[in-house]
Amino acid sequence: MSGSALLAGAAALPVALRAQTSVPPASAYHFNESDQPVWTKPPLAPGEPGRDYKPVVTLNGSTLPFRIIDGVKVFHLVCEEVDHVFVPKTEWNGECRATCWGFNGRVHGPTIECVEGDRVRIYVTNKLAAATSVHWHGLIIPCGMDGVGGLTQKAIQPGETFKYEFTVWQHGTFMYHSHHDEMTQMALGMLGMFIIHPREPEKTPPDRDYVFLLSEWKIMPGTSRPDPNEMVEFNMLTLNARSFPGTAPMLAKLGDRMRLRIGNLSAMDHHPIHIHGHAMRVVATDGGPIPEAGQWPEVSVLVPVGSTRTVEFVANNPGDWAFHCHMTHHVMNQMGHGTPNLIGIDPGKLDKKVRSFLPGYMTMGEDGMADMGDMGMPIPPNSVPMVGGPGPYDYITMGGMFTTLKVREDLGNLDPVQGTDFLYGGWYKNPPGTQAALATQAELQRDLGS
Ligand SMILES: [Cu+2]
Repeated sequence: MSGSALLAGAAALPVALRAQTSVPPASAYHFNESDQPVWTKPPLAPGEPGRDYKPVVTLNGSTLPFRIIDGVKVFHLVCEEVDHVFVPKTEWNGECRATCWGFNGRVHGPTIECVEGDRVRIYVTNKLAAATSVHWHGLIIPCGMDGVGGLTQKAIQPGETFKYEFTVWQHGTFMYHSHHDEMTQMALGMLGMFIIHPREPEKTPPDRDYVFLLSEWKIMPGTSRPDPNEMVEFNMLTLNARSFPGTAPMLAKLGDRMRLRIGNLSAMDHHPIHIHGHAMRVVATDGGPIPEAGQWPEVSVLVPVGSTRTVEFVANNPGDWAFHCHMTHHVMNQMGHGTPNLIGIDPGKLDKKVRSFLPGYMTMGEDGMADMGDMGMPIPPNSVPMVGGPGPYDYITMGGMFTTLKVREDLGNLDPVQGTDFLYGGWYKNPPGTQAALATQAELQRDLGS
């Protein structure tokens, strides 16, 4: 009788307090099939960059530094207002910047990087005028460390510093974000990526490991703060909080094994992220790695809100390749659209009449939006052209969630971390006979008969 009472007592104990009888395989943790949550495993010595992992690259962003104190990796996030540039001023476009909320002087926050088995301690100092909290998205950690304001902790009041501490026993691509007044605070930029490298060295590690965080904003021309009340009409769509032409290109040496980790913390939109010239293998989600037999090919990988997707491919096709969200309104900047459809309209004498009271007026959009970037018309302060920047042949008619993948046989001294300008690295020169061009009369005659 005393034996069965003991057994019943043991069953009632929280899982963390039960003796661990066996160590299930890693996949069991990812699919939550163990009887123990993964964080109950004791930590290992802290993993170090260079020795235990090759750091990821967050284009237009940064990585959060850490210190190791008594075997624990210590990070410090500071929540604060940040004057953030979405598109820097150039000779062909004005600047778009806004007062956002971010971490450590950045929007989004710096990428946190650690290694499976690390014990991490993250201090969060709130320098905002509002209470906040930080949630570690996708991490399986004790409930009280989950960062949900009101539910798992008191909100962090202005001026306070909270301490989060847990052991990370997953590996992959995760995120962090405010989880207090989420609608406001996430719309203002309080997001970041959280990368955990595997403890066992990878069989085929990537040569280049890029991190992208997708988000969306409403910033009306002439205003200086993103509007968090927006539900539908987001007008700035960003990769790592930059819109093209403010996005840096990805660089790759011909033959490089590429890994792209893409997270989406947009308010309302999923993004099909499309790559040209290559096919990607979907190798992981924020739920864990996908076994090789279950991986699948894509040229547009849908990254739903609140999810990450990790894709890999070999950069075996030299060129300047477009990389962008395939929602066509997500590759426009600050697009005004509360107007009648003007496609096919002849403005006739309208322009002259309107100019009598609006000097310089010109009807726009009657043959599309491609001229919106380089028409040289005056635009309101804190606004950028709806589309693009100058390409090697013509204006590039995309903005927003767009950048390029530059695959080169020889990268020379180009450093992918330093490239912050979309012109970085120059343009690809297509070998003769490999580029679309005006058809000759002889070709037209030969093939089309006219
Ligand atoms: Cu999109």
